[in-house]
Amino acid sequence: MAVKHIPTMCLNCSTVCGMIAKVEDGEIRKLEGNSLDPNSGGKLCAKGQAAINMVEDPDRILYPMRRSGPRGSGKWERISWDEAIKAITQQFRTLRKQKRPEEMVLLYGRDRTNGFLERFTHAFGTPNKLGHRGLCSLNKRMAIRTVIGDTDWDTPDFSNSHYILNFGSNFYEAHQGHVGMLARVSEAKRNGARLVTFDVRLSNTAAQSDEWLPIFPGTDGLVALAIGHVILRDRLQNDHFIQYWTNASLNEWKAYYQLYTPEWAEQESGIPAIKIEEIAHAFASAAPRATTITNRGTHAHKNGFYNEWAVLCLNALVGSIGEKGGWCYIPGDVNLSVPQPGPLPPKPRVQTELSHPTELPFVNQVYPRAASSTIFPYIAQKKASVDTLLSYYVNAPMSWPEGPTFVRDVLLDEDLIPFHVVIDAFHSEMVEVADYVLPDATFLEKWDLDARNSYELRPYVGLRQPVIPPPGECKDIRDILIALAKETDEEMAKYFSYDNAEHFIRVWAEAIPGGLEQLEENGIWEDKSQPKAYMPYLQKTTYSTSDSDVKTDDKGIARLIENDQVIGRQWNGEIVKGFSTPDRRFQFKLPQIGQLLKSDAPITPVYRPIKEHKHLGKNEYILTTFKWNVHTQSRTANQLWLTEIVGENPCWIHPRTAELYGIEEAQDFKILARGREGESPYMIVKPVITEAIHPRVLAISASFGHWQYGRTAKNKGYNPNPMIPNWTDDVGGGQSWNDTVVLIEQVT
Ligand SMILES: Nc1nc2c(c(=O)[nH]1)N[C@H]1C(S)=C(S)[C@@H](COP(=O)(O)OP(=O)(O)OC[C@H]3O[C@@H](n4cnc5c(=O)[nH]c(N)nc54)[C@H](O)[C@@H]3O)O[C@H]1N2
Ligand SMILES: Nc1nc2c(c(=O)[nH]1)N[C@H]1C(S)=C(S)[C@@H](COP(=O)(O)OP(=O)(O)OC[C@H]3O[C@@H](n4cnc5c(=O)[nH]c(N)nc54)[C@H](O)[C@@H]3O)O[C@H]1N2
Ligand code: SF4
Ligand SMILES: [Mo]
Repeated sequence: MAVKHIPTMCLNCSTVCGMIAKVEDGEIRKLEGNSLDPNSGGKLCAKGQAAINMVEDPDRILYPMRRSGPRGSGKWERISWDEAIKAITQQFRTLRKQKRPEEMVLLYGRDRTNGFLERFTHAFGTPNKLGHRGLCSLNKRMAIRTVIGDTDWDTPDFSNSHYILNFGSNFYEAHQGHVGMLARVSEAKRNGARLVTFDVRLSNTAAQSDEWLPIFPGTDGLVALAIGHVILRDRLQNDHFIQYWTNASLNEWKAYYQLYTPEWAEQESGIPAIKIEEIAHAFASAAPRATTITNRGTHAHKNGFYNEWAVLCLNALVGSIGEKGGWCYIPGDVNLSVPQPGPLPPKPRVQTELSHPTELPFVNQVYPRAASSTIFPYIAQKKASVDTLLSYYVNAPMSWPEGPTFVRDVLLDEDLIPFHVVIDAFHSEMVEVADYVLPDATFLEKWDLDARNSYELRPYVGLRQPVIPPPGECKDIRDILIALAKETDEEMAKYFSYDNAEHFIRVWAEAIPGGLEQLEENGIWEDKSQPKAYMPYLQKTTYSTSDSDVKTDDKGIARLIENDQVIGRQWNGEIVKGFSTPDRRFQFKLPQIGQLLKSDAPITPVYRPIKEHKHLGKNEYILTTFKWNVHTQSRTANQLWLTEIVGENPCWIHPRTAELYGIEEAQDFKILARGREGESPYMIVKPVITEAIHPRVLAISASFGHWQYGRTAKNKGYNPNPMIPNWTDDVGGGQSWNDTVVLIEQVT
């Protein structure tokens, strides 16, 4: 039989690269890149190519199952789909009839249905749809969404940049933009651009950079403020951008930055003041073709929101926002923005402590339902009442802070969570604590329309389609939700009147030129005639300064005379959109933080030292966890080729530190968490003694330490998460992964 080339989209990580599956006799022979993908341009990373292993994992879940022993006992009986759907919907009906739909909580990890899960929770009537965002990127998204308003994500125009200043993003190995980003940064470097990386480790990105600057954890914001100080002190700023496009005057910026001297930054971060001066000059002189990039090194901290904000301000200071080669962005949702087929269920009006935690009023206003790291503590403290937990594509006992310990205990407690349904493809640690398990099709066997922010700065749409049928009785998540909705009641069924997943996608794809047929053929739709969308804040509105119903004030803010509604900014005799903030300017001040938070949280970007890092004892270190190029979260440890490349995660330790404790290669040592209640969690780990790490930091990669997840994954490496406490940035709401204080002990 001829080999078929079937276009689809990878989902072995969230970068969603266009992919071509070469299929022969119903088997995938090879996975390659789709050159039509505007981001990845036909490249796949090792993880993408290894996804064949995922499909062929001998330990996949192939049938619906019900537990036949106590929860967590590992005893299962196979049941039919009919039985499973009937048992689950009986529970659903009770909750809906008794008018407590909010006691159904959907917890999910990697959702690329782009709206279908929300259709389900909205139709159900629960506001409790919680993703893993609170663990992932919330602090960054909160900062971008409040400071520029248009979006929650950056899309720098790397290929045209002359200077790229990287605060804690490891895009040569990870980052949501991975393949497409590194291709463009490499291109810029070939054209002479400079890449400077702050990281606590010599990551592969740091290694590919012109300079690696080993920074003390959690001090990136201070270094950014000190760079700003030099830019303003030496008059290298872009006066026009500051005066016209930000909500503070140049004098305010100057007065504010005066405090943040390079000398102070050197004391806290270890980055020499002279280096900060040098970077400030180089960054400003490359502007507007200069950009910053950030990720979890910057924001996965207790002060993450402010670190992000401080870095963002550097682009405002030199006026590189929206410019060719600068810090660009795509207004709107950076994921897929194809309108959903109707009818759409109304958004539930009820709010709960899970969807809107009282402790995080700023997050509730800007990003409701995103502060998901609170879910398990709140359930344990009975702040939230949960009857049914529906988990999808998420492995909380592995990947949540205190996952294998506290989170697993909460999930095992039938008083706290009476009913737990897990939709998974593998025997994960989440499946271990389920009552019912529904087998999902993997991404090579299912349908989605999908996209990410395109570095070509124009929209595109990709198709994920089954390249082989799902094995056993596995079903596409959309088919599962359609079946659940139809069986629950007629009111829910109304929003799920589709024969199956394919039918839904066909109707949805009608909004795209050429519809589903075009996508099935090419995998990608992109309108290449559209130019790169630079300077989105200068986009014209339908208003003009000469309109009789429009007034503008001395700051150029345009309003409707009738009701004072802000409509844009005055610009060359026209009214342009500006930024999507209340006064259409870049926010150097966020007064709402002061109004919402009774704490001392400042309303301008500041350096907020991490309390736990103050007075660090001589024997105390900061534990960092990071992502390898060949693994994704806890989810690829069952993919054989990848574990053959990296199959363990020893602990990186600086030679000077190792020497202090007499630690030698191949000799285990002990790391203890500092000052936690009860017995401190500890790990006994193997060292990698290397100068490629800050002397005050220990680093372990995530992805390993499974006690479930099948024969390939099980019992390899360590899971650091028992050591990592559930700490939240009280402003941004994100989990602080990179602040854990630990002690070292020799193992005798
Ligand atoms: N120590 C440490 N912990 C971390 C991080 C870190 O850097 N260090 N990173 C954090 C970050 S950024 C994130 S985003 C979170 C991610 O945390 P999670 O969202 O929990 O992601 P995974 O750990 O990959 O778990 C996803 C699970 O989905 C299941 N799965 C795999 N394929 C399929 C499928 O086709 N269908 C279905 N239904 N299920 C499937 C598997 O059980 C898999 O384990 O982890 C966080 N945890
Ligand atoms: N290969 C791979 N790719 C992935 C994923 C994956 O699991 N594997 N997951 C996807 C997801 S969900 C996410 S959220 C992204 C995450 O993408 P990234 O944020 O780029 O990756 P991380 O490894 O979480 O963290 C980045 C770096 O921060 C450094 N770091 C720690 N503390 C500090 C600090 O205080 N300052 C500085 N400057 N650096 C510090 C770490 O050493 C690490 O190299 O990747 C996505 N892509
Ligand atoms: S970066 Fe790799 S794993 Fe992620 S989507 Fe692209 S090819 Fe797949
Ligand atoms: Mo993430």
